[in-house]
Amino acid sequence: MDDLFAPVRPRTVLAEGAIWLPGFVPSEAQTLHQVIADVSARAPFRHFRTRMGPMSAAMTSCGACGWIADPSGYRYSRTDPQTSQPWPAMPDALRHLAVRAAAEAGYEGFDPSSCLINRYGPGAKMGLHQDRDEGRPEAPVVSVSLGVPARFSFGGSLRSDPKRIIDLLDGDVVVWGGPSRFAWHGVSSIRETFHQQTGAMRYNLTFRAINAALFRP
Ligand code: MD6
Ligand code: FE
Repeated sequence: MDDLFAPVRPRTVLAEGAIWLPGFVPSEAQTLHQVIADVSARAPFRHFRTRMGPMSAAMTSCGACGWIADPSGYRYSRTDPQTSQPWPAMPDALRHLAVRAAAEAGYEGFDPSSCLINRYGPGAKMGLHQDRDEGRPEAPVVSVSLGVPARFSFGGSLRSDPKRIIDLLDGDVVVWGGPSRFAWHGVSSIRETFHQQTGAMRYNLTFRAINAALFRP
């Protein structure tokens, strides 16, 4: 994120419990790109197939469990179904970033068990959804955007609630929890643009605390 834009992109409360921290990740955070490369070398990006067809965003995870989808539904699993191995451990650089962002947003003591990494190429999108497979409604979700911009829609707890639309740029963080924990949200089709570090790609990291009783093998 270029400092030039910092003055016109102040931190913004999107709704009670949800805060947008533009440019929270320092742009020199090359380490994050390296971390994504390291994780995806061991747990490759893949397009999960759901009942609705293959997802346009490619995904991987790190941490004690990872988010997986198949035609029978969505869940968190201790192992990567593609490699039958445990997911790579969550690198400290990622954990610290998430804990720092959560604290900045007023959520002290965040202890993420998983980081879901989404990769979007041109045209990829994510339909409106709620994050509700975690079983820890008191814990926030911390979301970090890297690479090319994305148009993000953020609504309320009802699918039909009015949406707020924001552009998430490289280094932006959104933290949401409390009354916003089950807000509906989605990502519009990514435009074909170029970013110095990611080319045409956008990466989104979402950190979640997950109730271990819900892990599947
Ligand atoms: C994305 N993010 O930004 C997708 N979920 O690519 C999410 O679905 C998301 O940003 C929960 C909390 C924050 C998020
Ligand atoms: Fe989500």
